[in-house]
Amino acid sequence: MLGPEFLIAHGRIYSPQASRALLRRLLGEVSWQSEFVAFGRRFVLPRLQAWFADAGVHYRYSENMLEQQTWLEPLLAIKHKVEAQCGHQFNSVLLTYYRDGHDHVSWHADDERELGEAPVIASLSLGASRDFHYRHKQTQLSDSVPVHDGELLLMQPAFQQEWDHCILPQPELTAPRLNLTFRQVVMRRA
Ligand SMILES: O=C(O)CCC(=O)C(=O)O
Repeated sequence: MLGPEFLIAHGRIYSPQASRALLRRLLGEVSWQSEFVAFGRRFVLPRLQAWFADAGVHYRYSENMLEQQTWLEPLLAIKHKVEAQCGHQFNSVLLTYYRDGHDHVSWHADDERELGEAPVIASLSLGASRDFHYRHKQTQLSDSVPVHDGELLLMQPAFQQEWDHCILPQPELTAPRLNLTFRQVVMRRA
């Protein structure tokens, strides 16, 4: 693995039974968004997303101003567990719902100004296993780690500064996956 010091695997934090129940509940209760408008054009994402945050916290993800939703009780419970596990506090979470292996997210870094100079991001996976790819911004060296159901991966600040990441399509997969990335937005807008 190329960037092990920046990616910390916390392993399984939910049992298969608990993560199955969470997945089912969140897929049912969350209001999902797949479209956004930027530069006067409408885009449809190859995945579904939802954004939950404390009041007053706004975040523009890849020029996509996400509609903010008020925390759901199961998400707050997950947030508290993740914070206790990794020792960092978060005020928001981006949910990404990969309906099957066709859904994906392209190469990017979560280095938006709203996350400050040194963003720590905690990433929880529920459902199908996918491969999390990362590529060094300068050298273009790349590698991947499998991200499994119920597991927590912590991305240290240098990871966003030095590496891009993505989830590539895996068309053979039919099962859904939900990813929750907990973030601390440090710049607030009115
Ligand atoms: O689904 C994943 O594990 C990664 C999601 C992602 O790239 C992001 O939230 O920025």
